[in-house]
Amino acid sequence: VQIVSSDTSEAAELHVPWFPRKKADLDTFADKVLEMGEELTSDHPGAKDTAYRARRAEITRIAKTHRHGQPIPRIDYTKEEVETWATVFRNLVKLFPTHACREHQYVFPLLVENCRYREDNIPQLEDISRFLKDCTGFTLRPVMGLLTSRDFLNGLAFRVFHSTQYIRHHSKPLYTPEPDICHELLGHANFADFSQEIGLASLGASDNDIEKLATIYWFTVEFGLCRQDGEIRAYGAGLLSSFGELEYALTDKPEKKPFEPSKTAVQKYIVTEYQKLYFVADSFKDAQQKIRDYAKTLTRSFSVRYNPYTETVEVLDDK
Ligand code: NLE
Ligand code: FE2
Repeated sequence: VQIVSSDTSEAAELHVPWFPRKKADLDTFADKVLEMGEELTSDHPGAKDTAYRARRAEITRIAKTHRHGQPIPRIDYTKEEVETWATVFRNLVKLFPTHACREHQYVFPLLVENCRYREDNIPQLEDISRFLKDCTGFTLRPVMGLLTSRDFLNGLAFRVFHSTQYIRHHSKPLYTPEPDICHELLGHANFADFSQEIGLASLGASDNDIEKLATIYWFTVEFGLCRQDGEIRAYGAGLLSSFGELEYALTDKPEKKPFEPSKTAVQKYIVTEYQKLYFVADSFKDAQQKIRDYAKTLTRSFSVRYNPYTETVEVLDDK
């Protein structure tokens, strides 16, 4: 029997892509990764290193089997892994005072104090997740590699940040094309409220809007620059975790344009090398406000509200 609805709003609803309604629904993303989770692409610095690949597979198994509500298993990082972390840590800490925005500089010591951020220790996702939960309501969830933009952004709606647990290849500490534990922990130190707003806007959004939101996310949360006391500083995590690109971004080699969401949202970009173009916001606060306002301009046939008590998303048909 084919049931055809005569109600147009109901018919439109049928085309809304599936989206999670409660935190546990994010379990369905656990074994869905785009690439580089288990299989490394040929240009990845670790692609030909079988020991590295085996270690990655061992670590990503945790993400594959992790379920909502469980503690994130701790990893006993090897000496070589800790050395890679140390190189990244040491070089970034040197650059932060002159290159990172003040919001990042404010958060960093808190993590050092509360989450055992040290040159000779790779912090554990479980400790950071608990700390963040207490002070921001964000939690971390281990992930095998890159999720689709839709899945990743949908997670943010629940204040869940998907985080890799393995580390970049030791041969190239200054830059890696993909997220790794250095990127997640050193770059994404400050989980701004507006990332949940991007997340809420992404629930059930059209593919077209998802692409725009993901592009905004890329040029702000990942690669954003902002003005501060007459200078340009970095607030994007992709910069704050790569001491190679962080240094490069503030030189006059790359192009810089003012951040304007409607234009930024349709800008093409590359993911495997230093960016050729960055968007500069008037301030970190200004970037936040503009992103908030932009998220509101995307239209869906319904609206959503997050209920923090039940950690569920309520769907309202009031639009
Ligand atoms: N290129 C960054 C780094 O080396 O830390 C990672 C970027 C992930 C989007
Ligand atoms: Fe990131």
